[in-house]
Amino acid sequence: MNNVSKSLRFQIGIFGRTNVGKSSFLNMITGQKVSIVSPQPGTTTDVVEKVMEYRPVGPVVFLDTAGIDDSSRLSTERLQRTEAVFDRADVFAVITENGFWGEYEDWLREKALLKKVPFVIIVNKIDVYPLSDDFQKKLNAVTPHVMSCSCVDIDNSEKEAVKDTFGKILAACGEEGSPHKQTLVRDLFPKGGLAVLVVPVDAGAPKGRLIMPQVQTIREILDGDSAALVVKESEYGSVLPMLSGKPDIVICDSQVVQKVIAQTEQDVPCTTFSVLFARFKGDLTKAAGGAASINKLKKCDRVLIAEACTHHAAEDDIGRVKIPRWLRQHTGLDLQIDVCSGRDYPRDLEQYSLIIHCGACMLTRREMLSRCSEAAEKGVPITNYGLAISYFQGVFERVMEPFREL
Ligand SMILES: Nc1nc2c(ncn2[C@@H]2O[C@H](COP(=O)(O)OP(=O)(O)OP(=O)(O)O)[C@@H](O)[C@H]2O)c(=O)[nH]1
Ligand code: SF4
Ligand SMILES: [Mg+2]
Repeated sequence: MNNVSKSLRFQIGIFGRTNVGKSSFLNMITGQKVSIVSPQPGTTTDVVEKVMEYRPVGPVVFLDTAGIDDSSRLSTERLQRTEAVFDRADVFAVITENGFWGEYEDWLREKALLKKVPFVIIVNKIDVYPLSDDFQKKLNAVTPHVMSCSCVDIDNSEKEAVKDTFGKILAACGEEGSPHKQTLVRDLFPKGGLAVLVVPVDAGAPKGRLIMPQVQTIREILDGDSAALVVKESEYGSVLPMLSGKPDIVICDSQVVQKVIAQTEQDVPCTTFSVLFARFKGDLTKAAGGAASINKLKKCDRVLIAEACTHHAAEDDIGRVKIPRWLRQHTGLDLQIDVCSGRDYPRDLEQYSLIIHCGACMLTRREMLSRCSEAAEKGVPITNYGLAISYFQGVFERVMEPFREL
């Protein structure tokens, strides 16, 4: 189960002021020393992640954060890291103590409301500060998900009871707050059909394995009781005549899309993994609009290329080299192009005229939707690498065709 990608796990953000017992709570419910605990406020300085199977929710990732009232020299940076978890969390679990409710907790509540994410309150340290009826009533008016506990000096059965209560609350939150579930490919062709996947195995491909978007697509096709035929682009043309009929859909890597389309009959739906992921992870309509805005760019406009994870950039890296080159060639403009990677996504998006995002396979759908909404709020079009490539190559309409009627 630990093989489940983090981006597909239910993400639980643990927030609160310093020293309320956030890390102690994480250690108690995971049964491991995941986070450092100490009486010194400001012990947790960065986000601590713990993946596990948590019943009855399934694969989850807990995100322990720095206290939001941290007033140390590094507090701004710590707060920024905690704020990045706001975009990721499928649930806000806020730890506090009896009688402790003020501007910080209200601020967390506002953030959860804004993100439309369920809000859980855990009143900790009840061994020293028992939960009063008045405080319980106050919290019940904030959220239906309130629990209390102590993280020290409790026996195994008490620990199990806390884990059980938290599990039930999380399961209820999962029902209430999961972002609209989006299929990847299953609704694009009939059950029992055949999808041909064209996958380049070149120097850019990882050794000995397929990449996650390809694996996820194959898995969803199999889950839908359909068949997937996986072929390299060099073999695609010779494999097609071996089939007794036409495939129901062809899905290829964006970098070979022109070649594949040239060999595919016009009435066979054909798209790319990138288009599938633009819809699965984010908002395909916005991403299509973003690609179409490439032609509206003007001289000296600033474009952001956003990679959601850090990886060693290859010599002819897609995000750092190829897309900037194709973008300049296509527009004929001297554009200013910035690249960001990992979770260091800039907040000052208004300076950009376009964002070209990677496929976001490492981000959750909630995180990517949040990036799409943030861009929309600031009036900046956003698209992804694959859509931009199809646009540069003049096959945009063709790869969008399978989605027209949906
Ligand atoms: N009495 C009592 N002490 C607790 C409880 N939970 C945590 N503590 C103590 O409170 C102190 C702070 O605990 P942490 O888990 O480090 O708190 P935190 O919220 O992660 O703190 P920062 O990382 O500094 O923001 C430690 O001394 C813990 O032993 C509890 O339920 N009861
Ligand atoms: S850069 Fe984006 S698409 Fe590529 S592996 Fe990282 S998260 Fe996935
Ligand atoms: Mg801590």
